[in-house]
Amino acid sequence: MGKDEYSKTVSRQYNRLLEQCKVHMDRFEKEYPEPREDFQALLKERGVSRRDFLKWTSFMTAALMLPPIFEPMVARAAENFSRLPVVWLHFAECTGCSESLLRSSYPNVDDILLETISLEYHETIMAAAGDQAEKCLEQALHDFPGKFVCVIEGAIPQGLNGQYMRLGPKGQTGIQIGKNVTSKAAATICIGACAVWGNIPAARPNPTDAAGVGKALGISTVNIAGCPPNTVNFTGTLLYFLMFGSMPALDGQGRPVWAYGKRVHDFCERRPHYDAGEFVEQWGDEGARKGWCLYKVGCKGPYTFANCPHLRFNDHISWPVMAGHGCIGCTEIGFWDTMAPLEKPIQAATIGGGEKTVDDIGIMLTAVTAAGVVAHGLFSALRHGGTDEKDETPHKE
Ligand code: FSX
Ligand code: SF4
Ligand code: F3S
Repeated sequence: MGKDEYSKTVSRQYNRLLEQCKVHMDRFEKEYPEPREDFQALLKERGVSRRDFLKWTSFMTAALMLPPIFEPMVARAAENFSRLPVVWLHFAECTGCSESLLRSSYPNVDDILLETISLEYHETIMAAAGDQAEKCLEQALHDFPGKFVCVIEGAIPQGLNGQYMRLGPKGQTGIQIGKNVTSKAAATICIGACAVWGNIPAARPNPTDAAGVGKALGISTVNIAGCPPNTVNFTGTLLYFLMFGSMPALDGQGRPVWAYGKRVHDFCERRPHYDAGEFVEQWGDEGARKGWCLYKVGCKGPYTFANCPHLRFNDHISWPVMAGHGCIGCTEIGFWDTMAPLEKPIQAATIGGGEKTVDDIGIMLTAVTAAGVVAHGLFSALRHGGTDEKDETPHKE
């Protein structure tokens, strides 16, 4: 196929997708409740100009790997954000995920979007408690069956038949509540590494046999990994769902490819120093002052798939490596155990035995990168092969 013909085919496909998006949004606007908030008025009130909103729209469209013709649809989805009912469950976690979404000092468009989210039930921030809270949950399940999105924060203890975690006035286990709610949801999104694959509650020796939601409930989930995850990866995934009525393409670990398709190491600003063999050897040395690569003080960016260098945190201000500490691999399965020790390079034993130099690992990783996301699964398998870690990939149930 020639170049022109190829471009025409691609543009035809995108136009078809745009049509599908419009049809879905029309249906959504008919079937779902009226917006709770006037989003444009709220932006104005918070000092976000029309220009800033348009800038955000084009940034988000590109982040979702869609061409500019989708920008008006991203804007329309943002305006409809408050119509999508969300039931938000908390299991074993530190609530850092909710905190990071809710506590921004300089609200940007993503933060304002989250303010409008139609939270039918959220234990941490709802006014209701006890029986009253239980009623809110029952009401949401009754009013929006098959329509609401279930967002889950935290791992689910499976030990003693789930009895390490009993919640609410009826004292139900996390497993019972999770099964009841997710079975009625349009989709389940795991927010944070705890819900995704257990994370700290599941770290060795894992006395409560905590696991990610996918594994504990035996369901497929959309996994917004990170401890805590980036707000944009969450809002972007919900916007996509609003636009198309389905979740975006996922990698082998259930993470949206648009957000987790590339390694931190591939677009880290310190990468030229890695390539030049310029490393921080210890905290506070000359290399640290010059912003050299943090690999030797434990950066796990080469093994970690996430868009942190691109999105950054706190309104695009900074991200871990920029702040001077290596990436600890918080978007990767079992990172608390598999990436430890966090301030030393990974022991060669976990990736095939024998002492490996940075270059050896670099060669292995180059081969892995070449095959992209699929290879990422292989690399994880290699790393997990040397440990007693169970495979907790939710999609392998
Ligand atoms: Fe886990 Fe979230 Fe880390 Fe904490 O709730 S992903 S421990 S930031 O808060 O679940
Ligand atoms: Fe950046 Fe870490 Fe890779 Fe060095 S090892 S280039 S600090 S991601
Ligand atoms: Fe986590 Fe590494 Fe990003 S620690 S926040 S994946 S830079």
